[in-house]
Amino acid sequence: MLTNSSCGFNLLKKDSNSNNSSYTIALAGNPNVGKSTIFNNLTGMHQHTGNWPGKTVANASGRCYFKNQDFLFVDIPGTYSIMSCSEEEEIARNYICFEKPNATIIVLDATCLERNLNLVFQIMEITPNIIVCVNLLDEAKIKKISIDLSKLSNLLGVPVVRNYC
Ligand SMILES: Nc1nc2c(ncn2[C@@H]2O[C@H](COP(=O)(O)OP(=O)(O)OP(=O)(O)O)[C@@H](O)[C@H]2O)c(=O)[nH]1
Ligand SMILES: [Mg+2]
Repeated sequence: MLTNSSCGFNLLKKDSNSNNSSYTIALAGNPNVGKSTIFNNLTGMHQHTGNWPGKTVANASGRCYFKNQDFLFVDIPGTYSIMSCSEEEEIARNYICFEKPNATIIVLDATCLERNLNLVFQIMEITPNIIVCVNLLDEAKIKKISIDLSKLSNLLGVPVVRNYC
């Protein structure tokens, strides 16, 4: 589950230059994997969701309080790659590369993990502060796909959680 106990609070250590009391956490991933749905559930906001790619075209941010800690979540547009092609992909790439969030949650579609992992490997080259969140597990179950989350975590070397939102 997406909590500090599952992800390891040390992962979210603030950088020493930060003068902000909150941790900033980006929600990244391929288009249509459920980033905005998770963002809305965590922040109580109403980012546009729908079953077609490219709904989120600009960054949106919202706050979430958990155990007396303030988190700023940033919902960024879906992207297949950080080698940006479209304007939305460039917004996503620039945020991950240059804004330096304390951690980046990469949301994956459990029904097509292989395609989604391309972005994970690319972001891993930029920052070690990654949490992988496997979403759409209900759809995967229908397709008889099962994913061993702890094995995936061992293979990637980063925390892997499932979305319970
Ligand atoms: N079945 C199922 N549907 C989900 C789940 N999470 C999100 N959805 C649906 O998937 C669709 C896409 O969700 P969004 O949250 O808009 O996806 P997104 O990643 O923000 O999409 P972009 O902004 O285009 O990149 C919506 O219809 C959601 O209701 C899930 O775990 N299971
Ligand atoms: Mg979205």
